[in-house]
Amino acid sequence: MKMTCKIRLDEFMAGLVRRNPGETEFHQAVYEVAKDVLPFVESRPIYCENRILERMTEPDRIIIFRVSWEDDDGNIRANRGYRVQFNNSIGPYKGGLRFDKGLTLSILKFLGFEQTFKNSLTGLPLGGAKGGADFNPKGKSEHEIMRFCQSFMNELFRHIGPNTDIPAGDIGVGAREVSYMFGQYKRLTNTVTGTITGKGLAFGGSMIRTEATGYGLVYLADNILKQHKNGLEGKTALVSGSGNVAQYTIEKLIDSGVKVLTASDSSGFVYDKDGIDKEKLALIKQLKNVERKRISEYTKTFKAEYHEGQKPWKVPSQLAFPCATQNEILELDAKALADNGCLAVAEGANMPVSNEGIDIFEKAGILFAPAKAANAGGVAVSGLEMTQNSMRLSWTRKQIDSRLKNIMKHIHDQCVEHGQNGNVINYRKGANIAGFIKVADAMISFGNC
Ligand code: NDP
Ligand code: 2IT
Repeated sequence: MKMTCKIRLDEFMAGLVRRNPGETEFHQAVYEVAKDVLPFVESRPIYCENRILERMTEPDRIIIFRVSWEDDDGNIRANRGYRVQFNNSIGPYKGGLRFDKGLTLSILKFLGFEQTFKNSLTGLPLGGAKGGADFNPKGKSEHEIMRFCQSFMNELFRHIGPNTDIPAGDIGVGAREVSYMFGQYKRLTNTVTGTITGKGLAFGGSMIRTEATGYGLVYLADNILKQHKNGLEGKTALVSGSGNVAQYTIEKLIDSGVKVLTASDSSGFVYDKDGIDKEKLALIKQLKNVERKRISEYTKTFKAEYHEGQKPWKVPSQLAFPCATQNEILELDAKALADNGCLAVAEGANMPVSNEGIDIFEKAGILFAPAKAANAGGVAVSGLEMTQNSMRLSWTRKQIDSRLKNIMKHIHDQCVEHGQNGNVINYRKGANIAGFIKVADAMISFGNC
């Protein structure tokens, strides 16, 4: 082996773009990692000579399939289903399923790539994957959702298993969809295993899995603020989204003494100057999880401003938690947050901040917690659900919460170890390098294949 090895970022990215034309979200996610990992591997020639990052950017396998189902009017509908099995070097493939009308292979590849690093950071033996369908669950009846989930599983079941690939939820896939899919998997295989996580508590689900992503996000933010001799108590926060991650982020923020000013959906955002309290959060849960209505309905019960077609980032606040979707904080949004004196941004969604947005935060000295570290609590408790399923036992709420806190602290400390430069901690760099090392070492151990 040579003592140094250099791969130029522009050449690396040109190769990636050539091999994956038009996949802009995937390019964006890889660029964000390669920017940190390529300089790092220069001093570790073994990673560079073995072309580990090139190999890591190629999914192990992509499965694409037709999902036919019948709507309530008797029409046959066809959607496209996917599973991107990205990397199983450190454990079986693990990652959520997304049902969204705009879903593309590029989005799933960015999510699967990110998931590989995130799962590595949890310290659990979990590989990376993502899947889903370009199915729009909005406005569908209960029966249509059930038929779609069953048809989706009629193909997916042959590619997954408790030691192979363990899906879970993501956008558009919550407890209801997981239950329909798990039921169909059980019928098709005549096995009851932990092959899907996020299950109901009556059939193998784990305590705190529903809450885990949001709670974990706030635990990480708390660690970051404490590291900087600051704290959550008494701060104001902007939250975007009103789904699973947003709801439990708001819940834990309220418990931590933070005044949450906003919540949103793809139609607009509500701005509640008095702060969203537990009673108001209960309404959001009812509207989104039970009635499946728009966030604008909040203003029918509680006093708040509603801004149709807008995002919340212009509202002055000390903290921001984007919890909706990718690229929801672009350059101008990041500038607005910086101009209003925001102290910290922690990503609940996957890749909600564009690379230009991250640059603005770093230049403004805003503490930035990247998704692969900040929202890893969800998959971490999924990992704990798998362990409980294998052991055929259930841990208590207290036990899971305490493990989740420890995992988020461990993630924080890995980011500090690999991201500290003098007095400044770059959590993005720390997460990228720490996540990379474990997967890279495993790949090298397996030889060149
Ligand atoms: P949900 O489906 O429960 O909620 C999604 C929320 O985001 C809804 O409020 C939705 O609004 C909003 N949203 C979706 N698409 C858009 C869009 N294009 N523009 C604006 N708002 C949008 O999903 P989750 O809460 O589970 O997921 C949210 C994010 O968190 C995703 O990025 C996901 O990948 C990530 N994540 C989820 C984890 C989990 O365990 N569930 C774990 C880690 C990360 P509307 O109702 O109008 O569509
Ligand atoms: O993005 C994510 O980490 C998730 N959607 C959760 C994945 C999981 O397997 O729990």
